[in-house]
Amino acid sequence: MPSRTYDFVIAANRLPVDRVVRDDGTEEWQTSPGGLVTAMESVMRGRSAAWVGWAGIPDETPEPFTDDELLLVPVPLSLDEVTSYYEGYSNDSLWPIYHDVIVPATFRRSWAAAYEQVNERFAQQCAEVAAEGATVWVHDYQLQLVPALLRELRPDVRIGWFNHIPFPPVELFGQLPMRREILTGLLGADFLGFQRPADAENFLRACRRLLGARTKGDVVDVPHTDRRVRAASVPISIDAGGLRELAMSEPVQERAREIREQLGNPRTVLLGVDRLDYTKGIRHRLKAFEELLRDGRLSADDVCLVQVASPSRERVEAYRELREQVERTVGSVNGAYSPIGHTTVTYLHRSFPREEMAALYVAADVMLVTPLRDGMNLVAKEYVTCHDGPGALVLSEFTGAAGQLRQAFMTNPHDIGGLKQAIMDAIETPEKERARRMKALRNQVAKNDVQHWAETYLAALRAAPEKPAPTES
Ligand code: ADQ
Repeated sequence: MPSRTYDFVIAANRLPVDRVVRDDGTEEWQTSPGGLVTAMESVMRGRSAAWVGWAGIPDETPEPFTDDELLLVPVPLSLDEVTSYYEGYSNDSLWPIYHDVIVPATFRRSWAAAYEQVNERFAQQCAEVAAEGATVWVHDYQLQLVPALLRELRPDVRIGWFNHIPFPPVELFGQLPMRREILTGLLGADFLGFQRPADAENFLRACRRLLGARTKGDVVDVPHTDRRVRAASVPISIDAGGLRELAMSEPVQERAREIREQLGNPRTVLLGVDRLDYTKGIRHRLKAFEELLRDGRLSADDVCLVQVASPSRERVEAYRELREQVERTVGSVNGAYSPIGHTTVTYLHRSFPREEMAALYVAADVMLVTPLRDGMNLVAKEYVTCHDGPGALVLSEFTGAAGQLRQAFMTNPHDIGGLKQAIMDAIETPEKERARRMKALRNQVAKNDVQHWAETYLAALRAAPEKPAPTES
């Protein structure tokens, strides 16, 4: 691998590819479809770019390889590190703290040590590939120590970090035994991007309270240095143009009609699409739906719910428990209400291709997005982009998306009575009004797509610690 030659380097926990074994036993790398890859395509064009991340296979280190001009640099993780750095520290210590402690966080010193070690490895790989004066864009909560570690190795590079999940209030963040190391790690960057303005404010407050740092507006003076770091919100989005084109295509439209038929042509199709995660409010949604059936406000003769729940973090205990609870509730709702020949709740615990997801969005009259806490929530943006006509989005106030999708039916999912009412409003609001709201939502996402997000972020990174000139953002 040629060292120090890439002007644009991305570091993320996972590489944007998965290894698949073909029927004949040979192997190939397949690009995993995701917003980040699409966003990066637009900003990487014409630059020599490298992506540093784990290849998803423990105890193996594939050699760096090139995929469509992008250099992919696998970072090795042992099986033990997958358990301690990834499932442990990232997903059982940080994830609960950053999501309002919906489930209690677990702290283990051995997990924290593994987190430090793996972050060190990522920083070294970035330092190895980045050209003189390159831009390095670090992603997410798994890599919060990388900015400072990398700055130490390579003071010449420009470093940005983006947080895909919320940044918690200092009262919760302060519980972390490694709280000071994390803040100091992040302050190694030139620019820190967050989903919501409130996340950036939480970070600035944590710097004042826990490091005694001075802040002015959205800029932190890094203690004991002359460096200044800007922290601001740059909300992520989706590839609206690409997804809209797919949703409007004849095969997807046809598939959407077929899905409605297979569901028994009910008057109203409700849809939920989530990773099976306790932050997503799936239990609250099912409870509200069940009560609406029980109260007789909805009838299983003319309404059904499709819940897509992609498998997630199945080795973490809280996720195993959630799966059991959700599956039990789905079973009991179906036992009580499903008419012969159809199920009231269609539960799909697996992943689907993009075409099938788009068809589901087209088919659904009401989209239920009810997280208890969510950095952004791309599903809400995908639905309003795909669905034409009088659909409706029920959206939790506790998502980053709620700051932008103002025409949704807003709800506090903890308030089951309020959630039931929001679902009823979404179903009963006259068609014309629903169509008007959906159009406004769709336009909002079309104007603020993922390409716009990446460009805005990189303009802020170039200008940091100053704000970018208005034409640049
Ligand atoms: P996630 O928590 O994974 O992302 P989200 O933003 O909703 O949440 O994105 C999920 C993506 O997976 C969507 O693109 C969706 O279409 C897709 N998906 C879900 N279930 C699927 C299935 N069964 N089959 C195929 N695709 C499926 C984190 C943060 C979010 C933040 C994003 C991006 O938690 O708050 O919005 O990163 O920053």
